[in-house]
Amino acid sequence: MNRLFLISIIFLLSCVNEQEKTSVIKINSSDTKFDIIKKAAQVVPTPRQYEWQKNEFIAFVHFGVNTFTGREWGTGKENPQIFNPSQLDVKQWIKTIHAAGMKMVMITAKHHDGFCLWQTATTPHSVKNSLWKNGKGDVIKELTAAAKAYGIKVGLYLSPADLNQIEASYGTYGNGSKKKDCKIPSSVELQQKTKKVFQYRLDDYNCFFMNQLYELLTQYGDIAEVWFDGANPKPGTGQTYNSKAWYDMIRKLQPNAVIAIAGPDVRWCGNEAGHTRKEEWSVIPFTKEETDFTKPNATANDLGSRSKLYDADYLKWYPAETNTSIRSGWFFRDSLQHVKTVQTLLDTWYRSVGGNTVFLLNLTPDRRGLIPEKDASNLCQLGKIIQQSFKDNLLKNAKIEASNSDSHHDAKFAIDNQENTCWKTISNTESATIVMDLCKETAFNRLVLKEAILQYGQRIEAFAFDIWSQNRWQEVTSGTVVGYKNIRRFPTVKASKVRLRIMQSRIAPTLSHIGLYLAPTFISNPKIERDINGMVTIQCKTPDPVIYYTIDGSTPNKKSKIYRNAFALPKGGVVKAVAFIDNGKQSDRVEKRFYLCQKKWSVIADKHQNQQRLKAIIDNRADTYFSDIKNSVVINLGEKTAISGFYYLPPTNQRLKGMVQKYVFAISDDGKNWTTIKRGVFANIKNNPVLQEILFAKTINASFVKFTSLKNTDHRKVFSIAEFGVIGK
Ligand code: FUL
Repeated sequence: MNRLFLISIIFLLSCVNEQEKTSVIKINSSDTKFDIIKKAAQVVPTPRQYEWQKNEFIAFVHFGVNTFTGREWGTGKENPQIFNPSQLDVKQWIKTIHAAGMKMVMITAKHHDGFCLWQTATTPHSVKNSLWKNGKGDVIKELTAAAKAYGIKVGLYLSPADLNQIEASYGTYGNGSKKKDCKIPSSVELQQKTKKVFQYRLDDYNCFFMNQLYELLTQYGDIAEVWFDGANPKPGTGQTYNSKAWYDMIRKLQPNAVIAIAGPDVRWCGNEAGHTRKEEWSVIPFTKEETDFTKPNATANDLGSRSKLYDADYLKWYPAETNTSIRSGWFFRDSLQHVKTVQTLLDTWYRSVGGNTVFLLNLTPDRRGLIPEKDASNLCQLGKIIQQSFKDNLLKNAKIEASNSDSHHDAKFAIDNQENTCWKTISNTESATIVMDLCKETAFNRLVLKEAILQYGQRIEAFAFDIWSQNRWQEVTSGTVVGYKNIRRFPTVKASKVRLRIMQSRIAPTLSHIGLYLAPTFISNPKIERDINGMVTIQCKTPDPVIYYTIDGSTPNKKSKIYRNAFALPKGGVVKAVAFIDNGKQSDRVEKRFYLCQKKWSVIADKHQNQQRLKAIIDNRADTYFSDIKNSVVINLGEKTAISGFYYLPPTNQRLKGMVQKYVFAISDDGKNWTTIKRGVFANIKNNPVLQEILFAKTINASFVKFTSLKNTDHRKVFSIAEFGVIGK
């Protein structure tokens, strides 16, 4: 075949495959599977989605009346006066956020309780009627000013659900009002001030809500993300949301802002625990019309692999945001509330930022209005580690050669530290090999890959990374999807020559960045466990550590007791530990709270229940559970026991539905005559299935306890328990 002919064929093929880029693409009924996969490779982020993705790590802040009541979900009936932070200092928040390396702060301008953190004209339920600054304060104003000074972007969470608007006499939520033409803003004063007036057909609540949105989007400078949460603590009012009008106005007032979670630009990762998928695709299938997308189930394991795309009507760039809180719970509660360690946070950072998502980590200012010291210190340490780890790309001077490059996209563009250049193969290839010569033996333990998503979307489906060692190639790590960023962690290796193999790609693979780094290594954190007999063990994976521990609440240090053997802690308490090794390195300080030991307990099964399987709920293991409980469970405590509360852990894999939402807790001396001690609701348990601890006003004595579900999540008839028990005195 003549050379010119071959070149023209390759050129033609590349024209066929590299069609116009778009963030949404229609699938036609005539499209073959092959066509669909090629179409998926044409889908790219919108500029605003790309800018958002580049933030990588952003801060969430949950602050409001719940901070002062200790609730996860407020009622809407709170007296606004309870909002009274004694030393609110948003600069302290922003300095911490900046030190952690986060690029944006997103605050709950209004959570589900309806309390507004800004001077709003829409409702009296706001800072205006609080004791803080005699009602003259404005958290959003202070925060946006402080953020600007540090170059931190701002996002706003505005809860569509508004319990105050349900409960208060002036409220409009679910009032059944008819839609009418509404001017937004409704305030003539604001209309004259901003000279931007919109008209939509809205019912009363949507009009109220859009006025809130309008105030927030016009009075506080640039807003980079608007977050609408889907949860509603009080469903059943019949209220619907006119989200198309909301999105339309946001686009006009803040065109650069992404609309998140229930919105069109950014997708919820599907859990609130910081879990990440093994493969996170940003090109996602949608059904129905482009204007009325039916969104995929955000909790599914696989959202975008090849097999998921074939039934789509549209493919759309819809990237994921991984959200979780630094504490157990979204709001500050008390000093017993668990704070995630630096290693836990770092692990989530690696999985989320290094797994093609943006990491949205929630911070919980306390009743002083400050990020608590421990949280702030962990965040600063985290920021330092991340910065140290990725400051120097060891490949920057490497000789790089690819088996297959498009003439405009040489492999050197993958290590030139430029965002807009990339390596790419010619368009009809789906695999490639890149060899990099570091010229001298070099130690490294992290590989970073980035696809040129803005220009070419997400394509790579399988890759492996080898080092040249002992005269042969040896595989060090491998992976599947890349997208915006994939970071592989592996034990430190040394080599002077390395190789990247891309084994599968939807179409010609691209890389805008290949990086090799040497990240600092750590001692693993000690793991504190207690067995069913109440014996505590503390173990550390790093060899030969010296572990110090306390059980009196004090901070463990080198003067504390050295851990040598398992010790008994039958009544429970808090065990704190820290590990040191010879070179002076120390682990994070870790702690674990234990309740009464379950040794003497037994579960009383009724005729429908399997006694053996029921044991899983008191076996001291979070990973075993019983999921077929009809109404209640009864536990025989084996002796009269002083109890100050109880705990319930649903199976943490939230795909196992049927968790208790409304409960009754009762006690008995004989297992026959029962006294109800507490009724209540576990707020937000469906999205965040974490340990629920309920403390009583005073200690009580009981030999039997009964836990009944009045309502399960997902309206199932049965519910599940991973662990249930009572808290001692
Ligand atoms: C959830 C809400 O119900 C929680 O309270 C929290 O705001 C979280 C980020 O979203 O669905």
